[in-house]
Amino acid sequence: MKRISIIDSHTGGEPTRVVLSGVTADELETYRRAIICEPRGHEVIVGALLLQPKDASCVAGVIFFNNVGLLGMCGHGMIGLIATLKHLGRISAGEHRVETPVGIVTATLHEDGRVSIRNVPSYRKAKGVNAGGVTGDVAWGGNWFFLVADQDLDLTLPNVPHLTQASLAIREAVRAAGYPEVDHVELFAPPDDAANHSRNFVLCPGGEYDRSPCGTGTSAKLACLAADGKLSPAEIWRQESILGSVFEGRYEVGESGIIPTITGQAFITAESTLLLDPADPFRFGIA
Ligand code: PYC
Repeated sequence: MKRISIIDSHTGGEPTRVVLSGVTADELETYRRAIICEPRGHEVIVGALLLQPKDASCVAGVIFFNNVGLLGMCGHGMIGLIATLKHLGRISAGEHRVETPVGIVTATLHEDGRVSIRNVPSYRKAKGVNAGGVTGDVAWGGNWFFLVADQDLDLTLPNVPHLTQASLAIREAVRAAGYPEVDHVELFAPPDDAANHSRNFVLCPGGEYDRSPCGTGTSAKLACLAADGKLSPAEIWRQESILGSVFEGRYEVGESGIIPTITGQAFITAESTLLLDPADPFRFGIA
């Protein structure tokens, strides 16, 4: 029986499954769907394989993954990882550096349990791209996004099936327009709560939607706002998700883009061991 030790959490409603042991980086592709997909999981989960860091200044290394592959960075997942390390007693309040495939991220665990992620440099690659009947920006925030502000779709939970179909069509059109790297689509609308600045719907690479406001997506949004001169480094941006959960964002000006800091909170939901029985025909997941 193969055993994989995990801790589950959610950040603003979006789940993270941290893999503590049982899988090496070399084995990740073999077990990725077993960890994420049915019958043990579901397609919304983002996995976080906890690794020994190569850089001695880091508390951990991590590779984020989902139902269709690997992610460069993951904001909600990093907040979930830090909450998990705290839950395990491996870290306490303060600053902690974590290695990701796209660079080192500095996470601050606050005394009240909130976590601030100082993300990798983020920037806008293209402004005003026409694709799929909408106009949007292509930006990097640790993953690649197409950000659409000028749409009139209803960003509410009952409308998720329609938002998903519309975003998938937009993504196809953006890729065909010369941006094959784009795997996330972010739609914006005015917030429900007047305390926030904006509401979003985020399509993830595997066709699921982000329940949280998306840490890397909010980083990409900050890069676009900064490039347009609509947000100064001193200001806070409150991004509301389609669930109403909120991330706070701000940025510093860096050499190769802005350096976003995203703040949110994660809650631990389970400690568990996944079992893969060699006799189980679905042990590697239903993909
Ligand atoms: O929070 O960066 C994020 C994220 C990416 C995909 C799902 N969540």
